[in-house]
Amino acid sequence: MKTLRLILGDQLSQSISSLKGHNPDTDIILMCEAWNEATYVKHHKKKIAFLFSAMRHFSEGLKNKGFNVEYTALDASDNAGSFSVEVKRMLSKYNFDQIVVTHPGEYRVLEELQSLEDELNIPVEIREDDRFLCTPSEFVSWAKDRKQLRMEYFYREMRKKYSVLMDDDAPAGGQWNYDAENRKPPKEGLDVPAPYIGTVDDITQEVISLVSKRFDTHFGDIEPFYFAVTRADALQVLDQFIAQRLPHFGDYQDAMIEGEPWMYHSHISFYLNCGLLLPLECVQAAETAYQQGKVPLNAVEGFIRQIIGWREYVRGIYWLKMPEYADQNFFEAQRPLPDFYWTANTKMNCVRQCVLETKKNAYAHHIQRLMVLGNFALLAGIDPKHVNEWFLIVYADAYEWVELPNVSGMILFADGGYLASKPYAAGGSYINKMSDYCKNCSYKVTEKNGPDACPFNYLYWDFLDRNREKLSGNHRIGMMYKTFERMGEDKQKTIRDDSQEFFSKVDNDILV
Ligand code: FAD
Ligand code: DLZ
Ligand code: SF4
Repeated sequence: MKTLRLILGDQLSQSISSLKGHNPDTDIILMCEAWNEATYVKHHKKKIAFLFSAMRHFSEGLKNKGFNVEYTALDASDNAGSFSVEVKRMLSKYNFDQIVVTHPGEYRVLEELQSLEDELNIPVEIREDDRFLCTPSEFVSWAKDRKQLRMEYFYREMRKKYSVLMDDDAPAGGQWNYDAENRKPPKEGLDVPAPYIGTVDDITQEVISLVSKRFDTHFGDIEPFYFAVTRADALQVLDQFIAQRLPHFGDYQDAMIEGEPWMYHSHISFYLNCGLLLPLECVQAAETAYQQGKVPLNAVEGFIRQIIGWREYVRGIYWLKMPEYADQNFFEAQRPLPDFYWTANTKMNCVRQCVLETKKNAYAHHIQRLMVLGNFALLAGIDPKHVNEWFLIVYADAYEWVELPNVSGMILFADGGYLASKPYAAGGSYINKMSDYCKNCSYKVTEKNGPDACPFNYLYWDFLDRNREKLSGNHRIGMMYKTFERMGEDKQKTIRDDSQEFFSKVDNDILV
């Protein structure tokens, strides 16, 4: 059977299911830099350069192994611009009996691929993406009959299934979760290790020039460019993380320090999500370091939970709930995204730092995304569509299957509590406790109201007040309404007035 095997930009694993049974004498592998994919949202320049360079290196690797690869570069004169039209072009060039592709990461692309069979009158086999550790149908079985899903219970099943950090049937150390020992505020003078700095070879340099020219209106800095773009280099990033950062991963998982964008995080999401690294190998590398006594249990458990827990859980929810999930808007939030999410032009130092780092690195760590950028979007009632688009654009690890549940489910509570049990709303004191941003801010985190007060402080209460009907019955946040009542009417009015004034400035593009 002469087979056209399509490999998408986030399927850069030689073990990918679409290559199983490959016959080098008859089959052709199609990879394509598609204008459509790079512009259906205006991805960060660094994200596009990273993926194009990783794709080009991956295709070279396949060619060196004797695979017959048709690689369509962005500027190729016959580039048809989208997956489906590129496939059609290949069919007009060669005769194929079938098309094989691994299940894509986005619902939008799945629909496009599914329509090919009828349109082109050729069998299209969409194979399971077995790089993930839980299939969508296994997740459906787990979720069945549960009114609310909770990551913690899913995670325990995954630990057992893959026998990770287990002493026979019991969790290593006697507990499933060591978060109580994690999440320390940043200490003065922490000596955070330098991040991985990849070298820019000719392929990457060419891609940097291409992207700078063709995507010059897109957000973000393309240089300096330090990402790994091959599997060998991504493995080095993983090794460096395990040796240098993992021991403190748990302790400082939620800490933010001005000028330290990378902290003790792993920076492997880019590589995991495009296939240069595989989740189980990262988990096993961390577990081995623990078994060798090189890292403490609280750190290794916290890290492993992110990968076999959160990562698989959000993907399960995505495929369970799409396409409706993308339209959820529990709070009926309608405010457009403020311009400072692009320009960083705000007096709120925490937001400014996180946007600046995002622009420079196409990366921000979890707590910056959740408790600064996400928290503000939640409190300010920003339309989930706008917030989702921003998060999909700006991070080099962003694909809809992982971005959407994190944004609509985790930060905006737009699904009404399906993914998370309560909104992650917080005032300035949380940011002050977990970061040093407030000491360089024009606002005063200790002031609750008035022109100098930290906006997060009054916006937090205003958010609860505005959404009383929807939240007062929530057992994890409902008790905050008692505190609000105790403030008395004058104080409550001041909170509403300060918030209104703040929003009127935001809506009129006045510096806040
Ligand atoms: P680490 O902190 O070192 O964690 C290790 C790994 O665990 C990550 O590489 C990632 O693969 C996984 N992980 C951790 N948290 C999550 C999570 N909540 N969901 C899924 N995987 C997780 N992650 C993405 O990969 N792509 C996204 O588009 C994305 N968007 C996000 C948007 C918001 C609003 C929030 C709150 C989180 C988002 N995350 C996303 C999750 C998380 O922030 C990133 O995975 C993490 O910051 C990547 O950096 P790291 O590799 O240094 O992660
Ligand atoms: C994100 C992305 C970008 C920017 N460009 C391409 C591309 O040119 N070619 C390609 O095959 N894939 C690209 N991708 C990744 C796809 O959008 C991704 O495969 C889908 O989002 C499905 O997960
Ligand atoms: Fe952010 Fe408020 Fe602290 Fe300023 S004072 S950095 S706005 S939390």
